[in-house]
Amino acid sequence: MHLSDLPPGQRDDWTIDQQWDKYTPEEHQVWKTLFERQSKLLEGRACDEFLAGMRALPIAPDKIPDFRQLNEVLMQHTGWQVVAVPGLVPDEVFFEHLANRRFPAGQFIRRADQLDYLQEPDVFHDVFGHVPLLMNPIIADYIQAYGVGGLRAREKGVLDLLARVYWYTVEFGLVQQKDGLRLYGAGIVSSYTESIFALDDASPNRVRFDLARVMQTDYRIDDFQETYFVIRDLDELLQLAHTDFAPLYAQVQARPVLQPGTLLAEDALLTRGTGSYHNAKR
Ligand code: HBI
Ligand code: FE
Repeated sequence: MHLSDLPPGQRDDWTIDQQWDKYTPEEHQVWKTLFERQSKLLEGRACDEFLAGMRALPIAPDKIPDFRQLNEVLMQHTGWQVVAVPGLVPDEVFFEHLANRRFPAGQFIRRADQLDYLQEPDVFHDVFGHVPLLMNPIIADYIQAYGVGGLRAREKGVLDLLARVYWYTVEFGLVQQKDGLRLYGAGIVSSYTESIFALDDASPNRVRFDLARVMQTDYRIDDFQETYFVIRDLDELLQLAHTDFAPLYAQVQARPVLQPGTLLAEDALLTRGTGSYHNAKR
């Protein structure tokens, strides 16, 4: 790629200025709509650490957050920063940022007619979904470790395996808390419909997290998950951040890829799903 191909203002690490002053009243209103319906839902659904992070950050209903203000608080707590990007960035660019405790967040916000689904990560998914947990020291280290591991996995040609771990933890993870199952995955907490589906619906499987098992399991990018993996507590991710994945990559590569809804005899099941939601579409 040539420098001259970049959109105006884009730097070679793919970051852009957030240009907070340029958001329109309509864009702030989309944020408000999303924020309000999601906040109501997440009391009693999102894990304690997510709710605590949200309370401590300058994230409010009326305006799209200004990254400069987020960064003052975030930097002080865990040394993370949010940087604006136009949307999806290449894997190696994404990992390089994470490895340096910079979280690339979509600068744009979805349109009012796309409230429930869009392909690219926007500022609502990235800031509302991911940033609260970046206030937590465990998640802060875990996501950085994913960036470092991502660069390594890419060189070894095993990025698919690592990406599944990210997907089933950071994006779609559930955690066992003393008062029940809770959400911590950003893809769920930023989605109105999936926040309900993942916890309350009879359709999906809920399975105890197992690292090798997750590496082996394909996922859905365009619909609710057929299986959610449940960690004991966030400390389980801290262990993962300090685990060398290399020996596992070799083992898992020798096994067949599992389809998203497949269950194994050795799975520790919390819920065996009925599969009704996805079966109705097949
Ligand atoms: N870019 N902005 C952005 N956000 C992501 O979550 C992202 C990305 N590029 C690549 C990527 N995710 C994933 O495909 C990797 O985690 C494998
Ligand atoms: Fe995400």
